[in-house]
Amino acid sequence: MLRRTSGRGAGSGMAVFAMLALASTGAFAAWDLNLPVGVTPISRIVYDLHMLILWICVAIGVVVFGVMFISIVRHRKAAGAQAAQFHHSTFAEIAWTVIPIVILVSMAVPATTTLIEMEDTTDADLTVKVTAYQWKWKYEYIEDGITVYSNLAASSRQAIYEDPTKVENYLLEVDNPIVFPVGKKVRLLLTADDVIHAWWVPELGQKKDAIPGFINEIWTLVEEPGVYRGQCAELCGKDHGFMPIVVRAAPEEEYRAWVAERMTAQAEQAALAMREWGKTELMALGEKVYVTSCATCHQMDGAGVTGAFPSIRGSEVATGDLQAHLKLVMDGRSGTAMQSFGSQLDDVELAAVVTYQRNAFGNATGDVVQPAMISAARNLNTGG
Ligand code: HEC
Ligand SMILES: [Cu+2]
Repeated sequence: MLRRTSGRGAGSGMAVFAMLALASTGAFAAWDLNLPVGVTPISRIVYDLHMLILWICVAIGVVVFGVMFISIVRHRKAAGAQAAQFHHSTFAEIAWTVIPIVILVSMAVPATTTLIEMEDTTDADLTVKVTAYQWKWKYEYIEDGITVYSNLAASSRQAIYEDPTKVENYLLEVDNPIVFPVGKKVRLLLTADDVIHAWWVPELGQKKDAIPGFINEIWTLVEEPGVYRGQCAELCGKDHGFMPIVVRAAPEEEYRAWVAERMTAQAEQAALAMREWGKTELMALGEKVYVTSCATCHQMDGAGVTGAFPSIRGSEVATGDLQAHLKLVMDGRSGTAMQSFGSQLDDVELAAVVTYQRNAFGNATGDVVQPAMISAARNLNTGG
């Protein structure tokens, strides 16, 4: 409350002073300017480093401007000041060389220590490979063999067209949050499948680019259970703001339970891909997949966006040869925004979304695509 009143009511000088004073308390709200202290060792040392440098800069500012203003006032012409007439001062030259060196070194030492600490991904308890796609995240828990896709939550997606103020955590909510065990060192391997993205969770003190063809490493160790939200922090491309990150830090036991649950779900998913599917259930699932993975470009009503994204309604591909339609969705079309969904969606989802596109928006092909057809197409592609 104090923060709120001092920030709003007082004069600008007071506000700046209040901000500086509060910066060191660690308290922060959405409108605050300072970094969050965070919940990981890295976030804390980054915060401390930031505060140290800030105060050094403040001290330099006070001294420099202090000397300047005192000189201006004391030695003003109106008071009869005479300029000194010396040419060379060994003392001044040594002072203005040595003092900056001391200041720079005193900043470089803690900065380097922090960087080295951040780069040290050794002795991790678990490794998670993070792959960014337009516009979602894939997390692969290497040791446990589980895969989680995090998409923007339906509530936020819906609110884009309605009232964003009505949903909690607008654009900061996903369908499947990832879980990290509290107190364990997690190594993250970051890469991307299409364009450059950036994985950023402020309270974990980590932001790193995810670049196609490269693997960047970071590590994190969350010390307090809780839910931490972040976003793709990449600027270029209009939809990075629609691929949030939600990390739930849970005690070891809860984490193990989550892993077991995901494993069961994955096994069930595999079983589902084996059986014959009815058209109604494919259409129902297909609509969900379409809304989550395709509608940002092809639009909810399948009409596309003229000049950018083709209409699915009456599309030659979606009403033409089935194998060609499947191939396009699985492989994408290189050089366009139509990416390959073969590695992003499983057999059932692919079968469902293609069935949906062939029978929705007035496309009445009557075709039903079975998951088995997808796995056959996959085997064909790999020649296996
Ligand atoms: C990031 C934007 C984007 C997303 C997401 C996207 N598409 Fe596309 N899609 C395109 C673009 C662009 C084309 C046109 C490609 C070209 O120039 O041939 C296209 C073309 C298509 C076509 C061919 C249409 C025609 O008549 O030429 C189909 C079918 C299709 N997409 C299906 C899908 C499915 C299924 C999904 C979701 C699983 C999806 N798309 C998601 C951008 C997107
Ligand atoms: Cu992104």
